[in-house]
Amino acid sequence: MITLYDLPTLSGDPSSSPFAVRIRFALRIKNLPFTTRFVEYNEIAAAAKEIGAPPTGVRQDGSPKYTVPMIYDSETKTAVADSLLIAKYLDRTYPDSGPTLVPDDTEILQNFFASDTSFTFLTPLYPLLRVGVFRKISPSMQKQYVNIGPPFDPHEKFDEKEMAEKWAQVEATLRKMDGVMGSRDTLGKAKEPTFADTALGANLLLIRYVVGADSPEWKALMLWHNGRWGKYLDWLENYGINPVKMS
Ligand SMILES: N[C@@H](CCC(=O)N[C@@H](CS)C(=O)NCC(=O)O)C(=O)O
Repeated sequence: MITLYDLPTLSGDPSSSPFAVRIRFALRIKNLPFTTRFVEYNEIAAAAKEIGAPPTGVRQDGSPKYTVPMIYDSETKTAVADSLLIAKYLDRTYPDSGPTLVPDDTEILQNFFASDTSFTFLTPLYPLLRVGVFRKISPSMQKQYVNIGPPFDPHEKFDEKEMAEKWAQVEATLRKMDGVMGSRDTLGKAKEPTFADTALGANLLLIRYVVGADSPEWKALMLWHNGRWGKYLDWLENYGINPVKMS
C-alpha cells in the first residue's frame, strides 16, 4: 500500500497543496489505492527522515528543504519525494496499472510546464490564495505558513474593483491556454492524462479550494471558454476507479 504525505486542513479534507493534489490525481489515474498521512509543515522533515525520503531542495540558509508530497510504498519499501519524481516512480513501478504520466520524450517539456507555465494564471491571485489557504489551516500551521513563501497580510481586505481586474487577467491567461489546447481535451495524448494535466488540474483546484465551488468567481470560471475548464476538471477528477477526494 502507498502512503501519501499531505498537509492537513481544519475541515479534515486533503490540503490545497497543489503539489500533493498532483499526486492524488496521479494515484487515481494509475488506479493505485493509497492512504494519507497528514503532517504539518514543521513535521515534514522528521517524517521524511523516518521513511528515508530525501530533501527536494535547499533553503536560503543552506539547510535541506523537505516538502510534501512524499510517498512511502510498503510493497517496494521505497520512499520518494517531489511530485515529478513520484509520477516517474509510479510509471516505472506500476507500468500496467494506467496511462504513462511522463513518457520519456516528454519529461523536460512536462517538467517545464508543471513548474512554470501551469502557474501563470494564478499569479494575479497570489495574495488572495495565500490569505485563503491561511484561513483553512489550524493556528499552529498558520504560524508555520507565514514563514513559508512570499510575505502576505493575513488580514488583507480585497478591493472588489481591483479583484475584478485580477480575475480578468486570470481569464486572459487561461484564454491563451485554451487557444493553444484548441480542440484537444488534454495536454497530452487525447483522453490519457499526463503529469502536466495533474499540475494544471491541481492549480485550477487551488482556486476552487480558496473561493469555494459555490462562489460567483468559480461559477464564472467554469463558464469561461465554452466551459472548457469545468469539463477538463470533471474528466480529470473522475479518471480511474478509486474514489479520491481532491479538495
Ligand atoms: N518540487 C516539489 C515542491 C513541493 C512543495 O513546494 N511543497 C510545499 C507544500 S505546497 C511544501 O511542502 N513546503 C514546505 C516548506 O516549504 O517548508 C514538488 O513538486 O513536489
